[in-house]
Amino acid sequence: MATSNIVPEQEKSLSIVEKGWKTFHPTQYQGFWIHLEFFPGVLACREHLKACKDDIILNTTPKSGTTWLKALTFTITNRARHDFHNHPLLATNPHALVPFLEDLYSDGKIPNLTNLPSPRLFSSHLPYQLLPTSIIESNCRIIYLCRNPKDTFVSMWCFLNNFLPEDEPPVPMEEAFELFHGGISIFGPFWEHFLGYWKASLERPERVLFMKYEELKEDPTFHLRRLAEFLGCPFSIEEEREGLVEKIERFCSFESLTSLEVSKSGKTNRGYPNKNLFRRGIVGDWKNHLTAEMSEKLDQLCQQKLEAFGLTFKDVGK
Ligand code: PAP
Repeated sequence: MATSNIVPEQEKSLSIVEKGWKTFHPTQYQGFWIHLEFFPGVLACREHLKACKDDIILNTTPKSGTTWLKALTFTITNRARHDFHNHPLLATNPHALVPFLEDLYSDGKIPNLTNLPSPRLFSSHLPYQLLPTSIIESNCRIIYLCRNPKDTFVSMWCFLNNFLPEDEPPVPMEEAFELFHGGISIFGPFWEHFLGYWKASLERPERVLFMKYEELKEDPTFHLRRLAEFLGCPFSIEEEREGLVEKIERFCSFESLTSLEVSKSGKTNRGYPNKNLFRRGIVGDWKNHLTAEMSEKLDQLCQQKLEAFGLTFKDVGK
């Protein structure tokens, strides 16, 4: 595990705990749980990224719809450059088109990002509280996609089990649930992650857009228009007339992305199959997995941690 470029002061705040999830090795850093493998990249991007005002940063907790948000934002911002017949998404996974900052700086390397076309599109699973200061200071646009914690948990549990050796049984869901509920998940506690972006979106709504997976699912075209407006490139009357919003919605839909050959056979730059990024893509799948007690426990936690700040999730729970 590459931790060699952690400087001593940073090392002090790093406590390594091997717990429960089996394929996620969490280390605590400034109140958040970070996958040990990502750690050098997290530190390096915090230290070296020089964000610009025109940058667009897509943020999520893992399994909240990152792949979908990347596809949508890339397609919206590049719509003058690419038509649907010859589009990069047809042959490239959205993660390769909108790279994670943690990956660009992985193992502490410092990439040259100065020649990328503007607006540069980056993504990150980092909490707002740990974003590189240059992102905040540059006042660039930040888009956060949030997902109800029950579906996020189930999606994460299924995803992480993909990485177990074939002969190893899945992590017992109850164990994983207790960790998630206790805040130990990738870039958790999830409620602190949500709140960092939620509060920022209330303070700086013109630069921080807060979206919810469930709402995007329910009314995609409304939220695509909202996204385009936020990005400073609203759909024109001609684009509306030719049905471009609906076309982008269909082009980036779960059904469309999963039908592509690249989604069936390709691999991400982290080395795992692209197909692991697509499972069911629905709201409420938690009902097929969580017990009533687990559901109740998460409801209570959300009530306690989030509702006081006005952050609620539409009836995904009852
Ligand atoms: P990541 O954190 O590894 O990047 P991310 O893309 O955030 O994963 O989340 C994956 C979830 O988004 C999966 O949810 P599920 O496990 O509940 O099914 C995946 O199916 C879903 N997803 C991927 N693409 C889309 C899409 N185009 N529309 C809706 N949901 C999608």
